[in-house]
Amino acid sequence: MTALEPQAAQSSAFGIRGVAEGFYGVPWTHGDRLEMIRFIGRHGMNRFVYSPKDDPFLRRGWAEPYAADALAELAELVAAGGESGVELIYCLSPGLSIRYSEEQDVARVLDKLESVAGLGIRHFGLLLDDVPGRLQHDADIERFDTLAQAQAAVANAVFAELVARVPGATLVVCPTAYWGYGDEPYIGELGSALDPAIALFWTGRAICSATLDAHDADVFSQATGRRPTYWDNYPVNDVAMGHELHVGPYRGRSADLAGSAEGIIANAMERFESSKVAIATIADYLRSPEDYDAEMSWDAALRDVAGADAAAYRDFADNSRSSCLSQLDAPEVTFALEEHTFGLLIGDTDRAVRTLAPLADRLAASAHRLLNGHVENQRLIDESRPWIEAFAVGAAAMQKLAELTSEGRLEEEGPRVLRPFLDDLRSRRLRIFGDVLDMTLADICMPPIPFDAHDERSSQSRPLTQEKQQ
Ligand code: LOG
Repeated sequence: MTALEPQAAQSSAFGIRGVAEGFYGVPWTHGDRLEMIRFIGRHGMNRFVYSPKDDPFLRRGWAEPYAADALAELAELVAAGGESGVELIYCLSPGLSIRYSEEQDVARVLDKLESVAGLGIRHFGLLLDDVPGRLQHDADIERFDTLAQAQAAVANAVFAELVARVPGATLVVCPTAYWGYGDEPYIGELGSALDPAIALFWTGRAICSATLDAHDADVFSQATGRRPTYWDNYPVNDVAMGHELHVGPYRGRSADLAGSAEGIIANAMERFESSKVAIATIADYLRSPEDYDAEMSWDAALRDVAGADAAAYRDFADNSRSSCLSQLDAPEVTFALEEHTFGLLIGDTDRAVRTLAPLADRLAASAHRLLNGHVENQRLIDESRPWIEAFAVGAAAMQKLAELTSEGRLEEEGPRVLRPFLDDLRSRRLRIFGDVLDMTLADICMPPIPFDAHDERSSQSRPLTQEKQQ
């Protein structure tokens, strides 16, 4: 940016800018949390949501009191937040067993929240996501007509007591149906019944939303009486997303969203160091959405997290962009392989390898550096290792592909030489290079055959020449 261009300050920041430890999987360590709070504080974020799904004291054991050492650790998080401009949102997930109609259970929620309020925590959450979408206790069914009524009654009661006991307390509720168009009957009913001062989490159109925009946020506000506080499921890669490593930049969030939302909390990956890459870009967007440039922000994030190995790690991460947010999964490799296919089809071998050969060599060297070198952020590499190893196999496959092509041996030897690479990549079941490398190798190793010939298809790959004659 030059001095003549508008300053970032003109761009409106989101009020709430944070990260959630809200994934399924092994919770981060206390040391990780301290470090993440400092990291996001350095990047201008102001909230850390404490809500690891598999923490025994938050969900299944939501009513269990903390031992003194656990409270001492939470107090350290509060202190670290104080030094970093980051406030904790402590979230309890009682929805699996709570009796909404039972005052005693409301009191247990309050006791738990009060035990951490004593440490200086002021922001609280009741997370009711991922629980059955119906009332289960007989007494609740008798007392309430709907799940929304029951949840609102508990949240309102908790909030009323909380503000009386804890000065300045805030409460956010994560609804049970936390994604969609934003005006479904359940969320509308919950919004109407909830105290207007209670915030609502919302993930947007989908659990992992490709886009978030002001229009959808306004629909939500209209239906619920409050602007959404987005719980954005990126970069989290738990449950069904475990084959993807989300190290690409934040995308698809509109530049004018800040006016229609309270803020955004980004749910992180269990893989702690790797999460920082996306989080740094999310922090940039949240501070200045109108100026956000995903690729520039990403380059800076990679330098910050990977240090001296940023260029090599970028080569890897450029091929690990696949997520619900990504438009192009592996842009550089896609371009090179498209050129390769085109060059072959028009009979221009030079064109087929001109981009691919140097790129494949560079990616192979980067993979080697990351896997065998002395890297600055060893933990980042260790966390990414399965994907980097697959990346190395893919880079080697592309080197072979370029070599066979330039030597005119692709038709004859391609299927035999490249098939092991394809099988190896597929057997790893990790998302890398998007679809493009798999499709390119499959075209060579197991060319499509006419539908009526399927019965005769052998498990052996057939040479390209034979396919062409058909
Ligand atoms: C959970 C979240 C999980 C995420 C991605 C919300 C509000 N809750 O489907 O803890 O990490 O999806 O799998 C969720 O998103 N439920």
